[in-house]
Amino acid sequence: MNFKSGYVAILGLPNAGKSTLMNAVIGEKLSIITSKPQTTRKRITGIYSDEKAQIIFLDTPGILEPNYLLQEKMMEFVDSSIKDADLILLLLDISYDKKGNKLFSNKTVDAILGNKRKKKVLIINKIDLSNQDELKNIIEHFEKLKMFESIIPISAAKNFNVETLKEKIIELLPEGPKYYPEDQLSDENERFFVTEIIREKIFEIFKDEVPYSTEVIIDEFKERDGRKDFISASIIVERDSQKPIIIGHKGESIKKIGQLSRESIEAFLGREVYLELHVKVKAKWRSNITQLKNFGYHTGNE
Ligand SMILES: Nc1nc2c(ncn2[C@@H]2O[C@H](COP(=O)(O)OP(=O)(O)O)[C@@H](O)[C@H]2O)c(=O)[nH]1
Ligand SMILES: [Mg+2]
Repeated sequence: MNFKSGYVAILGLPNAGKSTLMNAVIGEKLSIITSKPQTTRKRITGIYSDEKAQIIFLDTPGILEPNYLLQEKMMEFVDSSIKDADLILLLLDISYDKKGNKLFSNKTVDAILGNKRKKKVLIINKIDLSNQDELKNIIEHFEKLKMFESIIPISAAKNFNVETLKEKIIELLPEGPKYYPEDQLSDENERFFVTEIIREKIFEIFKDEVPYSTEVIIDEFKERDGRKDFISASIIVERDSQKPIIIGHKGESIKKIGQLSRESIEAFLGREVYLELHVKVKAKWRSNITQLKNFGYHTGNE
């Protein structure tokens, strides 16, 4: 068999388990995972390589109707991923909507399903939360629609049937070259992953609106001979009132963010780092086109 390769977009509603799935196939935690929706904001590449294929996954933000400019930009990452994809994986959370009606009620999902040119695989995720009968009904429901090359039930979190899915993806990919070296897991740089890790901790620590109003940028990232890497990052919030929340009583919250982030960053990079955090207010950054561009919310298509 000839070598196979291509782009595979992972699409679905918020919280379906898209990032969990990509990490499960890659075997490395590239995308942040939280129990909260809308944690993935950009498109994140994850590269899987073996002796017969290379899969370039595009993990995307969950599909939603945008309420503000940031969410519009997030949906542009979804669109660009669809455009680039050789294969589309549509992920359905079985515990979310048992009849699958919801999956078809969103305009963007309808658009994907109507896209006849792209091959699509339906993945039914979180089957650990379901039973055989329920699963059977859902599979029958979707088989009748004849829209998918294949329908595969998995549990991304429990790593069940992920191997089967991977084999199916490889089968459906076109023949092509190895685009990236074997050992490369992503085309994002270390800086990007550091900001994602810090964002993840903020999602873990804070409730409600604060994490959604937060962006993280790297001000300085220095590798130093014989010493720990020096990383200085800014946590950007939307309003003055959010700053003391991030800092916390006597600085306890920001200390906790720093501590948890540093541990994860060191585990990810495989080396020790010195991490310094600052908090800054950029009023209404989520609705400011220039600010969003500065923060990397552009797909390169506009
Ligand atoms: N029970 C169960 N939970 C899962 C499974 N896959 C993902 N999750 C959980 O669903 C939540 C959302 O996962 P995430 O990958 O961030 O979803 P995304 O928004 O689609 O990227 C997290 O709490 C995951 O741990 C699964 O197969 N079974
Ligand atoms: Mg995600």
